Amino acid sequence: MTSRPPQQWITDPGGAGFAHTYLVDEMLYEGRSAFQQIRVIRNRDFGRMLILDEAVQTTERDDFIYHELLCHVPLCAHQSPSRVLIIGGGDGGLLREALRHPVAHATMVEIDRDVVDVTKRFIPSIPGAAFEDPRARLLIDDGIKFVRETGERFDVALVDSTDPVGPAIGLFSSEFYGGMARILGPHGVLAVQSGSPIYQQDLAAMVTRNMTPHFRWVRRYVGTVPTYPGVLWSFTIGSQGRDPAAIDEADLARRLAAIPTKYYTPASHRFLFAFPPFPPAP
Ligand code: AG3
Repeated sequence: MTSRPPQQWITDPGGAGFAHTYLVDEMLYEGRSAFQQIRVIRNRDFGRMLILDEAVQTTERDDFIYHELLCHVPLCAHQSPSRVLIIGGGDGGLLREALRHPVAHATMVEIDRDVVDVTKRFIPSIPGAAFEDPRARLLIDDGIKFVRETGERFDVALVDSTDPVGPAIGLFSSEFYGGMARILGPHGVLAVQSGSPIYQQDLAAMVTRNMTPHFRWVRRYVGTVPTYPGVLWSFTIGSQGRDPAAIDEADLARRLAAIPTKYYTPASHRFLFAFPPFPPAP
């Protein structure tokens, strides 16, 4: 009898009682930064995958869904975004999407340099050439501190955080959103990932509650990210100018004419805010 080598699986626990599990076809990188464990694996269904502690962040096969939703929805909600701020997002996927718009610059404030370096080296298709773009500025710093202290102003800010554990919890607070409102000014737009609308309803509700005092409009939208536990994923957008849920399809089509997308489309925009009708709209 021949014995097969044992298979290794990696588990991303979503709620307290269920998880997504991935076969490790190859362990490409495994290390520990000052902030977290970082792993890159190859999986036969999702290609190369970036995993921080236990949580899958992005994969070669489905990164476009999350990154298009967190980037193009808020950028299109602003009339003419020129200065973009990204908090977190060390893998560079969101920076890549933001730079497809005719922006003057995109500043990314990531706390963990190792996430940037490991992704660039082992999953180069995620950042693409984003970090080499002359409009990109990478700051290795604490995003909460940056927002509190900067004198700079931005048109759109995107918060691409990990799950709300440890230091990341401050990225979901009212103080932080208040600081964002200060640096975004009268037409600013802020979008954040706000967790699973199924097993993290408290998180999504907290984000809405904490953003509401600081923004004229606060809306939630939902998309499907196959590699996040539970698949259905929520995003929350705050806007000082126009209502992000009520933008003309023709306007969106014009904005995206030179930006072909694979998930988000002008026709899907209103639908994203209207479906599904749970958890209760803010
Ligand atoms: N940010 C992580 C979203 C949360 C995923 N949670 C999980 N898998 N348990 C994604 C960063 C992509 N740039």
